[in-house]
Amino acid sequence: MSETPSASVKEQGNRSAYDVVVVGAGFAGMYMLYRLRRQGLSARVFEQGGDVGGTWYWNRYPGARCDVESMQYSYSFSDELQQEWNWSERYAPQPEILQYARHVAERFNLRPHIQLNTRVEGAVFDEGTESWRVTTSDGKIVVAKFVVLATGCLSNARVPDIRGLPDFRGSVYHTGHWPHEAVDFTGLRVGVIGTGSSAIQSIPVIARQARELFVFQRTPNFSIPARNAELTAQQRDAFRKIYPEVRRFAREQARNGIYAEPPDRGALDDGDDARRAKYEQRWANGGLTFMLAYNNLILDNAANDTAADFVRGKIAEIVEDSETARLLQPDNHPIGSKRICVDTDYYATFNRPNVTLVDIRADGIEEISPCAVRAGGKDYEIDALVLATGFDAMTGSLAKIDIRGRNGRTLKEKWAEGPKTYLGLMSEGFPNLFIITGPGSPSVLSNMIVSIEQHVDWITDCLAWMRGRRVETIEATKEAEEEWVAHVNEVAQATLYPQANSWYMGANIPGKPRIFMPYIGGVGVYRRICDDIAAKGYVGFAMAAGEQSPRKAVSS
Ligand code: N01
Repeated sequence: MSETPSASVKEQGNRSAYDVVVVGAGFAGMYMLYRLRRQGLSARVFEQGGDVGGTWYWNRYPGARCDVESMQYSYSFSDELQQEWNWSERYAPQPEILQYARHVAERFNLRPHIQLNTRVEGAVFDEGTESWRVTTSDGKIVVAKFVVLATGCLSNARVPDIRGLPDFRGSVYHTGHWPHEAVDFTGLRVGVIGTGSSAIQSIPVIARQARELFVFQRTPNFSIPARNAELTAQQRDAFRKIYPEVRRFAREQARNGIYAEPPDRGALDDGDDARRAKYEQRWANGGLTFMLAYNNLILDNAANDTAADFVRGKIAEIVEDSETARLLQPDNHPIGSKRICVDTDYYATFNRPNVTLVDIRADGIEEISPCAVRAGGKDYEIDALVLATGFDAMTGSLAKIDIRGRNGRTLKEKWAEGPKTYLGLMSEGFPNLFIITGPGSPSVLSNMIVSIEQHVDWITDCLAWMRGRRVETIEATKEAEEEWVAHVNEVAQATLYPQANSWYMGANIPGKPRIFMPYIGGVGVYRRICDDIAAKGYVGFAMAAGEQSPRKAVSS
């Protein structure tokens, strides 16, 4: 690494050189940039979108909001920032989160180092110079000692391969790639395909606009009411006072990076009445922490059944038509084994006379004609179609970049049978290439900002450590990676998660290997593992010192 890093930005024709190239200007890329600049490193961030914000730039569908509470779904690295920013609601709507991302970019003077509307198309490791050659969509080549992939876990929107879809004459929207202009469904007949989180947030809003709404459901999902509300100044102030403890708990103690009352017993330790009272209380409080009612809901089928039955009962209470209620009740996976949804009026929306639930579980969608969706032998005529069909999660965005490590091997080839990483941070054979919230880390099972900050801090410390010892390259060893992959898998197998065909398992993408991708050990445990590895001199990583030296370990 250069001695005077900031001086290492070099321009030569269509080439430039930086210490670090960061891919993506969402919450991960922005915080990474902030830390790199504070270390005096030269960095360039490339972002394919027209602004910062990542997932909050693309996911603009009606009703989009974060289902982690605003006061917690926010950066903790700057106390001034968390004290001065006023979240307006318990769960911030997408435009406000985007505004926050823009505010951060400006407040910390990040914009001069971010190049928008530019895709990173390839990154090739040059073994001669031990640096990365990054190619971008504007035809430039950028050389960097390090590359940090901050591409997001849910950023590669997936359009399903449904017969006739290209011939549909009306407008087609994907929730994960929503237009930037206002979309108005007033007076239209609308079809929504999918019933995951994005659909569950958008359906109640679309139903209030559309003349008719058809919801095509292949798998019902469990959803908990958000109980969203405006935040008062007093509520914000009260929360700000306890921020040190909130942030500490989220980082060190919580499994999912969220400050909440932790469970103290298993579901079967309570009798029927006490259990019911506890679920009622969690249901009334609303939100993702419903699953924290007991400590074994995701470990034990019998315990899980009690929570799943409770939610199925609620659906039956809310939905007036008994057949619709039955179809909305999930029955093929444990509650929480697919990402639990958080909604405002989702189930009640099916009581509206203009909303029809179409069960496509048996045969899926047969085809889409120019004016209709055909399912169960029937044509549902529509003017607009919303695909709430999810993402090629965790690996999809990385696979779109032509990443080549040692010996020209591509990351895509290496991960053909499933992603392999050490700690979700690096993959063997790809030196100086870091992934933020990569597969094999808690990432999507946590409050993403907590996991992002942890990874960025770890990477920043690692770079400083290397610089202090004149270490040029770092990469995961094969043995450490194999052990970590086995550990991630073993921890997952001890839970109920693998029982669901979820995107966590890659099950939503035809042909994608079925491997549980995130690390379930919990963010506190995971942080301690990462810190311990660093404190012991980065065990499991091979380091090479000196210019273009053969790889030799400089630490254990
Ligand atoms: O996507 P999903 P999402 N024919 O994959 C269906 C995060 N998020 O965008 O289950 C018919 O969950 C598919 O059916 P099935 C959150 O982590 C966060 O909703 O495969 N249907 C499913 O119902 C979330 O988990 C927020 O049978 C088809 C749906 O489409 C993740 O993003 C908000 C189909 C896809 O659901 C993804 O959520 C929103 C086909 N060919 C999202 N293909 C926050 O608030 C797919 N489906 C933070």
